[in-house]
Parts: sequence; C-alpha cells; structure tokens
Amino acid sequence: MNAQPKAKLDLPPLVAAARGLPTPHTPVWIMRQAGRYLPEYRKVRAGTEFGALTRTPELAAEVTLQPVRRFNLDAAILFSDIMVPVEGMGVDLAYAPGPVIASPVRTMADVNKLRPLVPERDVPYVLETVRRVRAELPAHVALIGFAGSPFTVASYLVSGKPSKEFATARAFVQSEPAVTKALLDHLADSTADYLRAQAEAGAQALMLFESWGGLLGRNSFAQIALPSVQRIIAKLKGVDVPLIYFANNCWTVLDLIAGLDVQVVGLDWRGSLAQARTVLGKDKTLQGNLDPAALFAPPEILERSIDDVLADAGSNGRHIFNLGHGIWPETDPDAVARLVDHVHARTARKA
Ligand code: 1CP
Repeated sequence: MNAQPKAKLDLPPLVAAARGLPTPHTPVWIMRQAGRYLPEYRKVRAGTEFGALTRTPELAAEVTLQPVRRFNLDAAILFSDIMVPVEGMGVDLAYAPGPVIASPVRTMADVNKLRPLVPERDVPYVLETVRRVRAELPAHVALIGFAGSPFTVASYLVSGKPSKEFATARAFVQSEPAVTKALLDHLADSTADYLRAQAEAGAQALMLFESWGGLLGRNSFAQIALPSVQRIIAKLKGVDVPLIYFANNCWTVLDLIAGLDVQVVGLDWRGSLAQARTVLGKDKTLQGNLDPAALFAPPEILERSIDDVLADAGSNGRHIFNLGHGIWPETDPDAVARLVDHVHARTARKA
C-alpha cells in the first residue's frame, strides 16, 4: 500500500505500460506495421498470394519481423488476418485484397455449419508463426497476438465482402436477431480459444479489433457487439496477458467500453486521448492515436503532431503510442523511423 509500483526489468515496455507499471519510455508500435508500405514486404508478397503467406510460418514470421528490424519498435504484431480463424472454421474465402466470402453466412443452418475452432488442429500455422517470432524477437520487444471482434468478423461473413457502411450486415442484425446471436456466440467462443492458444504459444499481449462495431447505433452496440466481447473476456480469465481492445470510431460509446475488463483501449485519430481518459478512467492504458495522414507532413510538422498526441495522452505513463488506424501503403518508411525515434527521445525517463 505504500510503495510506488516498481519497474519490472523482465517485462517489455509495452507489457509494463499495459499493466500501468513504469517504463523507460512510452512504447510505440504501428497498426499494420508489416505491409505494403515496406519494399521488403512487397518483395515477399510478389511471389506469394496473401492467404498462402498467412499459412506459411516461415514467411509469416519473416514478414512479422521485417518492421522490427528496420525500426526501434516496442512490439511486433503477428502477421495474419482477422479472417484466418474463420477459414479454420471451414469458411471458403479469398483476399482481393480485402476478404471475400464464397457463401455468406445468412441462416441458422449456415451458422451451424461453422466448426468450433480448435486452434492446434485448424490453424496450426498461426501458432507455429507465433513460436517462431517469439524465438527471434529481442526480449524487450513484445509480441502481440490478435483477433477480430465477433461483430467485426460477422460483418464480413454476412456481407460477403468489404464495405464502407456494412449496410447488409447492419440490416441483418435487425432482421435476424436469433441467427445473429448464434453467430456472435460461436465467434466469441472460438475467438477466446484462438486468443488463448496464441498466448500459450508466446504472444505477450492480445488485441481485439473492433473495426466496425462503431457503425452500430448505441443500443445495438450495447446489446449486440459488447456482450460478445464480454463473452470473450470472461472466457479468457486466467490468461495472464494484457488485452487491448481497439475501439475504432467508438467515441460515442466509450462510456460503455469503460466497463470492459481490459487493460488497454486503442483509440482512432478522430478524438482526444485526454477526453477519452476522463471517460475510461485512470486505470486503463490508452493506445493511439496519431492520424495516419500525419506521416505525410514535413518532419518538423510530423514531430509537432506527435508531441500533441503525447501531451494529450498525459504524463501518468498509461500510454502506448500508435497511429489511430492502419498505416497507409503510400507512406514513406523514413517517416515511420522518425516517428518511432521521436516518441522514444521525447519520453525517455531517467532510471
Ligand atoms: O495485399 C495484401 O498484401 C493483403 C492486404 C492485407 C494485409 C497486409 C490484408 C487483407 N490483411 C493484412 C494483414 C493484417 N490484417 C494484419 C497484420 C499485421 C499488421 O498489422 O502489421 C492485421 C492485424 C490485420 C487485421 C485486419 N484485417 C483488420 C483489423 C484492423 C483494421 O485495419 O481495422 C481488418 C478490418 C481486416 C480485414 C482486411 N483484411 C485484408 C484487408 C485489405 C482488410 C480490410 C478490408 C476492408 O477495408 O474492409
């Protein structure tokens, strides 16, 4: 009750920050840090279709590690996709480049056809990739495993393809509440098992991408999207790695998200971290939230934008720096190097 929390030297800074422990600097990583803006990624991708890349541990591990070799990042994120476990459930899908489902899921019979995911049986290549990456990463760089939230994954399964507004999926949850509930329950249970398996294979933090839940109205978010996330969290009890909930476009429902038992909430670039802090409280770590467009500014303007995010995050140490959403393919990798080094320089704390 008296002592200040002490830095644990064996914890990577990202894990320490997620747990509210002191860190030598504000940890930083970039959503979609492995990908098309990197020439070394494009080279690997040139010879391999995206789905095949996710199923080949040697290549997936290589691509996961590429940004960590190039930049002083505090985390690597598993190279995979939110739809990979769905393929493991028996769904036929292709990437073009976003996920396209051969037979969208629309009926109770379609839901019943989905296999409950047994990670070691259905997606062994993901777990092998996690093990390979963990073996290669320096101890201070955390490995993040991930999954899509049930509503976000269901949006693709029901619509059958990417969409700006996901009108088909949003109409579906209104017209077919029983099928929606069965689908989200199935996805939640399989996702929990999937995340647990990633942690057991060596992931040191787990991220849940709520990329499209913010399209729902407040009541639907509360009654449809959120319970499926709570179901995952409950099933993950006893898994001792921090959970990051990426709440894309969810500023108007942050008060509902405040009640989730997660250590970290990821926020997009549209709002203010200081404002989010007032809603989420001081016991959660915030992750974010530089506008991906800021990487196109001249260096001194980029640095100012980074400083603004750091100031907005406050000085209690409960911050993981990131973009507010995935990095754009047109981004100059040198801007990423500047970002990472600037965050570290600005936030370096005396031991
Ligand atoms: O052409 C290519 O190389 C394929 C493009 C691509 C890539 C690089 C896809 C298809 N997925 C990925 C990798 C990916 N996807 C990662 C890897 C690691 C990293 O971040 O470095 C991660 C974490 C994801 C997660 C993902 N996939 C999300 C959640 C994050 C977010 O951006 O909100 C979503 C919504 C998807 C669906 C998806 N898969 C691929 C694309 C192009 C999309 C988006 C489609 C759409 O706009 O709806």
